[in-house]
Parts: sequence; structure tokens; C-alpha cells
Amino acid sequence: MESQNQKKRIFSGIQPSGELTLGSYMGAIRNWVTLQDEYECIYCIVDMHAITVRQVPAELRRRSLVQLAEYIACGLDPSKNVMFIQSHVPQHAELSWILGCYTQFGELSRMTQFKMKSQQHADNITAGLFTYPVLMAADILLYQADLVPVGEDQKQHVELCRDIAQRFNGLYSDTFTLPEPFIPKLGARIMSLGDPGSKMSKSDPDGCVYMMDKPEDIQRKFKRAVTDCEAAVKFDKVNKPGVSNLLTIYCAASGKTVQEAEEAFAGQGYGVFKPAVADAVVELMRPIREETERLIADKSYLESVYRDGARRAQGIAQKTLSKVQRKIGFLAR
Ligand code: AQP
Repeated sequence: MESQNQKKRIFSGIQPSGELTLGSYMGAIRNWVTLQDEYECIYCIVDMHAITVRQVPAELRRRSLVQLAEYIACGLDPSKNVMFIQSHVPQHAELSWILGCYTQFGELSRMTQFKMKSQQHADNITAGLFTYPVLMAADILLYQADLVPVGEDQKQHVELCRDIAQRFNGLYSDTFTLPEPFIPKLGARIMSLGDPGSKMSKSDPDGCVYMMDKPEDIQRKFKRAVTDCEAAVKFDKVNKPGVSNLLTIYCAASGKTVQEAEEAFAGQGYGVFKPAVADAVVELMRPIREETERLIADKSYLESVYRDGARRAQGIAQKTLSKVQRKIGFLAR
């Protein structure tokens, strides 16, 4: 199904499972900002996904609001994009249940993220963690999204979403748009400063730079970043993963190419390079942090944004849900 207007529709979301990081910004939000004029964008704060692992309730509430402020501070315009909190639109849960009845146990068992997260949370492997991809499929399909900007690690979930949509369409005639994973050109995968072999994750405070970190904390974290003993600023993901990650961050923050950065730091040790990366990040994040702080102080504005977003999202979501309910044989209300 094409969206009503000419623009293609995009859906994406981030879990308020921790403070947003430099990875959230460079890998996702910064790209969303570039898409807001060309596409009809729906950006969500996926709190229902966040509770697939245990959260502290007051923290989850606080982070959901801060995350909305961060979205806006990064440049997402609430008048151009639909921005809302997932749990405020009950259609996500309703469609998720239905789609769960069209998803195979075996398909979910194959999901890499489930395997990883169930190892990380071995004492709390819930049904919600297992069915996470079904909820994600509901998120996307409710809005008939054409494109879903995701990192490489989420591609498998978008593939499953397509399989579920195709299966449903095959059984009941065309109902859902088949979404495409959209890996933006600028997409940078930011690795942990402490362990450059794994992604910088907001629920792993070691090796994380948070968007709201103070300049002195950013400096300290980069000073401690894992590198190697070669003291050469060269991009080589296999042999120099730590330095390559710092170069990726430096280039994403400064706008320089890898070659320009390598030339600029040729013959200089990490004692010069690391503080320079930190400085570039501090300057990139400063206006965003300051604007986020200003917005957090204006709670009633943030409430008006998420309420308006939920209202607009429900308008789109209910259309899809009603169609699905009718097709599968639920009696009209
Ligand atoms: N380090 C990263 N580099 C590039 N992109 C990243 N993203 C997250 N971290 C990086 C992208 O941000 C989007 C939303 O991710 P999410 O927060 O909903 O889920 P996630 O990928 O599971 O993020 P985290 O930080 O690792 O969360 P936790 O720790 O709770 O599991 C995605 O498009 C993702 O690619």
C-alpha cells in the first residue's frame, strides 16, 4: 500500500533502555534528521521494547521524556515528523498479538538478537524478549512504512517483518506494505570505547559516551579508550579496531575524510589524537546537550509534542488495525 501522499513513509524508533549514546546519534538520529524533508517520517520512543529487559520504572519514565527532548534537540522537527511514545498508541500491542499468531516459533528462535540478549539476561529470559521482533513488525506494519532505517544488526528483524507481512498478504489479500531496510549512506557503526569488538550500547556504561555527558567526562572517556601499542593513527579495522573506531568517530564529528584525518595525525601519537577526537565530539554534542537541557525544563511543551504525536499516530495505526481485524474475522465493534 503506498502512503496517501507522494512521499515514502519511514518508521524508526529507539528504546529508552538507557541514556542515548554517541552511537544512537551517529548511527540513527543524525540520519533521521536528513530524511525529514524528503520522507513522511514517524519516529517513536519504543518503551514497550525497553521492558523486554528489566527497567527501573522512574528511570524509564524520565528517560522517555529526555529522549523526546534529545530527538528535538538533534534537529527533528515535531511539525514535520510524527513523534510519539509507543505505549501511548495501543494499536501496537493489539497488532502485535495478532501478528504473533502468524509467526512461527522457529522463526523467532533463529533471531540473533534474542540469542545474544538471552545470554546477557540469562536470569530473566521472558516471552517478551522472545517475541520482541513481532512487536517490531507491528510497529512498522501499522504505519505501512516503506522504509525502515536500521543498523546492520536490526536487518534480520526487518526481514522477519517482511516475511510476516508477505504471509498475511498471501492469506488475506494485500494488507501491508512490504518495508525495506534502509541503511543510510552516512550510517556509522560506533563501537565501544572499552571493547572495540562490540557495538557501543546504551545499556553497557563501560565504553559508552552519552549524548548528555559533560565535556570533562567526554575527555576522560576518550583518554581511556582502548587502542593498541603501535602509536600510528591508521584505519585498519582488523588489526587496529580501537583506533579505527576513534577515526570513524573523529570523521563523523568533524566532517573530515579518513585520509584527511590520517594525514593530520601522521607522526603524532595517541596522546595528541585522543584529545582531538574528544574535542570534536564535545563541540558536536555541545549545542545538542544545551538544547536538550532547555527542553527538559519545558515539560508542558514536551507533553504537548508527545500527545499530538500519539494522536496523529493513532489516526494512521487504527486504519491498518481495523482492516486487519476485519480480514481475520473479528466482529466489528
Ligand atoms: N553503536 C551504534 N552505532 C550505530 N548505530 C547504533 N544504534 C544503536 N547503537 C548504535 C542504532 O540506533 C537505533 C536504535 O537502537 P535501539 O536503541 O533501539 O536498539 P539497540 O540497537 O539495541 O541499541 P542499544 O544502545 O544497543 O540498546 P540496548 O543496550 O538497550 O540493547 C538502531 O537503528 C541502531 O542500529
